[in-house]
Amino acid sequence: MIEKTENIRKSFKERIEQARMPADLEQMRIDFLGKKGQIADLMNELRNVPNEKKKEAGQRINEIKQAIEAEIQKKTAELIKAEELRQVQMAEAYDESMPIGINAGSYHPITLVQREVEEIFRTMGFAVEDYYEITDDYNCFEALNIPKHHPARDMQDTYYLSTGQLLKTQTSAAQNMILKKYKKDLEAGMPLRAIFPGRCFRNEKIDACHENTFFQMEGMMVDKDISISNLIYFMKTMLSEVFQQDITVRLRPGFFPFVEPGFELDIQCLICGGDGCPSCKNSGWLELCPCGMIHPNVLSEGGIDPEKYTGFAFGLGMTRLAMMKYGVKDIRVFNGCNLKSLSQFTDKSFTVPEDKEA
Ligand code: FA5
Repeated sequence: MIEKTENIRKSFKERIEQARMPADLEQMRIDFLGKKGQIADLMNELRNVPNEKKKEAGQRINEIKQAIEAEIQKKTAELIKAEELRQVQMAEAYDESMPIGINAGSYHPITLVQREVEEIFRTMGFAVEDYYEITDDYNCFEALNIPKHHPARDMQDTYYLSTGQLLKTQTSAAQNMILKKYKKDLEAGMPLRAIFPGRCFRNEKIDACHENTFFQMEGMMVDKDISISNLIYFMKTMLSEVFQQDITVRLRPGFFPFVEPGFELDIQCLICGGDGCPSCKNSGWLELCPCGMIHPNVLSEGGIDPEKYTGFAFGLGMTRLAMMKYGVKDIRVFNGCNLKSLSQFTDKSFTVPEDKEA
């Protein structure tokens, strides 16, 4: 009888370790505790045990019966809990609204270049500002010393809304707002240093280096005693950081009513190496970043005293910069929506591969 009890204990232990489902445990309950189960067999055999040992044998059977009941109950609860958890995890893991097999996409090359230039200016203490795409005649022209009927407007025809507003032709349209915003800081002794990237629109004859929708990044620095040497220093630093390679630049006089003196900063075309190609209109040079000292009228219009403060401004052609960076021969690629072309611009290298077709 003792041996049989121990055998039951042993076989129960083995089976409960292997039990994986509540149904396995139910079968064990029948096999061990059921009417015709192994414990019932033992109870039957109790009849044959001598009277003086019956009590002890009965106690042992009771002990093992209770232990088996408790074990089955405990393991059943554990398995039910594990199953519930599994169901929850499965429900959470499956989201029928998730698209299947769609590529995550990549950043547009203009975004990549813009972020890179922003970072360069941030490290030089410039704040990054934002501005509207729809603005008005005052901000886009008049506040920039370009009164109505000024010939400089001819270069920047744009799209007008029935409200009288217009799509901004240049990031310079934000200059007046920026001057007003930073006036107090300036007067408290903090120089104004801000860049403001943005999309510009012009009613333009489109070719390999002109689009009707393109990006610029404007920059301004205003403080006491800002001079052309500061302007040249920042332009040089920016270009060497952006290109990370030797490039040939030229600075020549340029006319913009909102700067005096004004300059055109051109870079030698990186597509043809200066020989002349459609990307640079066969001149070997690309107008990239006009700049100059902010005109006193523009400072006054922004509430800044031109007798006390001076400053410089520049307007970097971001789309053209992206052309040079990635060796894109035709500016129209950027607005072309051709994913095959656009998704390849992910590297950070500024080298222009020999025969890279965009
Ligand atoms: C301006 O827009 C002035 N606001 C820049 C400026 C700012 C001058 C501050 C002085 C002080 P411009 O029209 O040249 O200037 O344009 C500036 C740059 O934008 C150009 O050198 C060129 O790189 C880019 N750009 C101009 N028009 C287009 C176009 N249609 N397509 C692509 N890029 C263009």
